[in-house]
Amino acid sequence: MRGRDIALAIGGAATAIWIEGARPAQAHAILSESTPREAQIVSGPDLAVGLRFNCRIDARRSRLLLISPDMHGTVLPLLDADAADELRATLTALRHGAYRLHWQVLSVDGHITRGDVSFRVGR
Ligand SMILES: [Cu+2]
Repeated sequence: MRGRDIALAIGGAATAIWIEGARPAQAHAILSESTPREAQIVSGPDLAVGLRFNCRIDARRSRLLLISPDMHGTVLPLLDADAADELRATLTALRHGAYRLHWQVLSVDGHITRGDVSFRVGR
């Protein structure tokens, strides 16, 4: 359990950093499509992630967090996106199990929104 406790603590710290700086949000940047899709079963170990929104976003002030099957949270480095309305990242060394992508996005009108995409890495 000790290793898991540490993982949870790190995940908690990442979540705390995440929430800090957030302001009350209205639904401004809304996720319009994602790879993977919600509840999709994908094959690992590597996966290209793409989240597209309904409006332009400030990618430098947006964050993407991966929560692994053991509840460890990792802030993902973002790739340069092809468009101003998307976030992209590459996941590597995925194991089998249930994952969650947590996104927090600053839209160009200054409003922060957030949400989740759950997916599973299967055989
Ligand atoms: Cu807004």
